Amino acid sequence: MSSSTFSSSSSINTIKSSCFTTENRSLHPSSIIPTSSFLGSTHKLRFNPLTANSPPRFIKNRQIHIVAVSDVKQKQLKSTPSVGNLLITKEEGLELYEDMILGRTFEDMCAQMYYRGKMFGFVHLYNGQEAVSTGFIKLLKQQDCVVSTYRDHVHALSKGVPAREVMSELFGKTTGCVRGQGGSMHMFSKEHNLIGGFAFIGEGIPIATGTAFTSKYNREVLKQADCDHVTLAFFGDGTCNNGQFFECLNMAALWKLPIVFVVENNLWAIGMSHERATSDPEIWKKGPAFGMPGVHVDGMDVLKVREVAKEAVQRARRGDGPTLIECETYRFRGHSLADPDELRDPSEKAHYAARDPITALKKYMIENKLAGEAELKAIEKKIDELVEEAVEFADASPHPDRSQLLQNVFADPKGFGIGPDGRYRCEDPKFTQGTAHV
Ligand SMILES: Cc1ncc(C[n+]2csc(CCOP(=O)(O)OP(=O)(O)O)c2C)c(N)n1
Ligand SMILES: [Mg+2]
Repeated sequence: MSSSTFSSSSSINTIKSSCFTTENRSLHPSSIIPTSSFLGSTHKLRFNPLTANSPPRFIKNRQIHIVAVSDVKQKQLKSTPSVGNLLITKEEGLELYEDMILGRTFEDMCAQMYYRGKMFGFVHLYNGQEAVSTGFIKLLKQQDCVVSTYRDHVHALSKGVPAREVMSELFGKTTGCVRGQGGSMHMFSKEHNLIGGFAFIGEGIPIATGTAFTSKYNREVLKQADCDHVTLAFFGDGTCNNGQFFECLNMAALWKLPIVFVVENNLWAIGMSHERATSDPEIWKKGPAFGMPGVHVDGMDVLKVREVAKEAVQRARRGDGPTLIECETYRFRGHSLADPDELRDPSEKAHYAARDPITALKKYMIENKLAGEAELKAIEKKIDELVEEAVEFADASPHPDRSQLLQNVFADPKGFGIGPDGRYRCEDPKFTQGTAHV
């Protein structure tokens, strides 16, 4: 990939603006007092009788030079002369390997625990997609934000949420990262800036756009010069047919927000093939349409993912705006643990199983003498023990008290309904009986 892939026309937008609404359009520009140098889109489009006959600025300003790439080439890493033309150092490789092994081992354990009745509700596993979470999130600082979907356990782990807290959350216990109130699809950690876990598809994208807006606002309006925090928004291919995706790409590009939109294109949205569901299956092409770089990368190769991620994260941190990255990946299990996974063609599954991202990294590290078998085995053993310990911790932890049910519920608790005895139905011990266990 050439370094021009992520080039942009200018740094932070400094166009003067006085308002966000169009109500001043009929006013002469000289009567509008600029109050902030932040954002400024309406200024560009506002009618100005003095310049009415000059060429429209928005056409002149369009970022037509944006390039999209379809692959990443090997490039030299100057800092590792001892290992030659490699993309990673030994330490980086071991960190990536450990994170991917953690994701895989954790999810395999979840399957076991789910079938043993330790978890309730839907549980969506991430097996096969580890290169995406690891390739991106391991580049982040603690203050950077991650927004995920219902397939969120591994994003939480990569972001540093301890495995025992994620497992405990899945068991619905008080020691979970959401005190047992969120469950599988609603991981959250203020400390690690994991903003969620969102179960409605596309719901996380505006939230992520909001956290990116916060970073920019802190830096430019509140003058917190060191606030260079970046947001990563992860979501699936099916979600890209949802309106919120387009609305947020527009806003992020317009305001040059520090965000990377990471599409985990695993080719399926439950049982709907991506090819059948979208007018143009090449999702990355939608980036340039909004004036941001669009990148396609092999999402089964953690080193390639990491290369494009590095460039996009740096671009966001510099204040050069958003990037859309489509990672072509595959989930090795059904949509959720309730899905018998009978729709996908066995040859398709076999094709991607042969491209397992963990096996690929292992091979790369051994062939390039970055690590030996024994060293990698030791990591696997360490992670096995960590995940076992997480299960023991979760199992031994207490269930939340019933009184916790309405804590942090902002809607009127009467929404839970009042029974014939005048008490909230949720206070009835039988309230949760019959909840679907799928
Ligand atoms: C707003 C909304 N509509 C429908 C659903 C039901 N639903 C759950 S997962 C899913 C498919 C999402 O597919 P994709 O975005 O490709 O993510 P993947 O599961 O493949 O990671 C749908 C439609 C939902 N959760 N939210
Ligand atoms: Mg999908």
